[in-house]
Amino acid sequence: MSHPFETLPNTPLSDELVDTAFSRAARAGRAKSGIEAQQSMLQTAANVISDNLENVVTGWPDFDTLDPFYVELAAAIAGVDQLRKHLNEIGWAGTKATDIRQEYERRLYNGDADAARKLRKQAFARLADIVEEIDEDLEAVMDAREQLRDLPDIRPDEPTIVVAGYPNVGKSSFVNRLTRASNEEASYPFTTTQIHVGHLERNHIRYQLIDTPGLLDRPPADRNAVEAQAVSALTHAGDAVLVVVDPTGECGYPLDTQLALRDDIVGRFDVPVLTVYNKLDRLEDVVATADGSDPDHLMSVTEHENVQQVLDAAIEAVDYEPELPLGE
Ligand SMILES: Nc1nc2c(ncn2[C@@H]2O[C@H](COP(=O)(O)OP(=O)(O)OP(=O)(O)O)[C@@H](O)[C@H]2O)c(=O)[nH]1
Ligand SMILES: [Mg+2]
Repeated sequence: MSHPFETLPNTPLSDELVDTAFSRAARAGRAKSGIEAQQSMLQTAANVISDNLENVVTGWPDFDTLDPFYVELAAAIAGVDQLRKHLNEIGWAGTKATDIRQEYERRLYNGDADAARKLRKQAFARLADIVEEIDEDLEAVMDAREQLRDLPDIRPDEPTIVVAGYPNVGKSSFVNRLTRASNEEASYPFTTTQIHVGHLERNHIRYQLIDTPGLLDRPPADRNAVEAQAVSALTHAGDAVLVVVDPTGECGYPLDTQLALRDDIVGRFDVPVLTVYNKLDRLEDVVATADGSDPDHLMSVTEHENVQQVLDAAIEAVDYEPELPLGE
């Protein structure tokens, strides 16, 4: 299994495509002579162009049926409407190449070999024009493909716990402790830091833990448009959120700042959000600072205190019901 953008087809640039089409056409023409040679060149060039362009278009998943998590990620990178528009233009050019082939195929037989050669050249010029016209569309689709192909392998259909919180609070320590055996690192193209995706199994169900540095580790006002869109995508993937808080403030952020982030996350996600105070081993400081606020859980990742219980609570919050096969 992989994400739907991993197998996006190679997208040629317009110059490459025209070069390929015409050089294959030249080869095809050499095998024949007279009008037939011209006919063969025309067919080859037009088919190379229309086949390639059609492949580009059909290789993209249908945004109307795609999981919203992926739709939003595509939106973060390229804009779904723009992508659709580019793909439409490319599809149009493919059809147009076929039209040109059909038009000139008929006309080529109406004269001598010399006239056929002139017509074929005219057809080539029109084919080249058509492909040049979608130069920017091909480039945009190629860029989007490059970025989407390397997305971390997050599976929105798997039960997912999103781990959020300010830098240095212990998010990675937590995820690494629980998923050490199968931890993967991958980067979103639009974050400067690496996203960690870990997996663990409980009662034969695979859970996904996502550590979100660069996204859910700062106030919403500090996120640029693309990051905000990515956070929005994460809201579709997450089934529960753990907000890790360092009540000692040793992470460099005061408690109320961290709790403000938590409040934003509560408002943004439609799933249970658990507030977990980490660094319980520094409890005296906690008591001194954490007046009035009450976390759902306390833990110390480094001292192995309460970590499993926090995981249990998160799994309970996810409340995942595996789909049982119907019938017997
Ligand atoms: N005393 C104490 N230190 C901890 C605990 N958990 C994590 N730390 C330390 O806190 C520091 C930050 O931990 P990380 O897991 O890297 O924090 P993070 O939230 O992933 O930070 P970023 O990746 O920068 O966002 C490290 O030095 C950890 O060893 C804990 O329970 N007690
Ligand atoms: Mg980290």
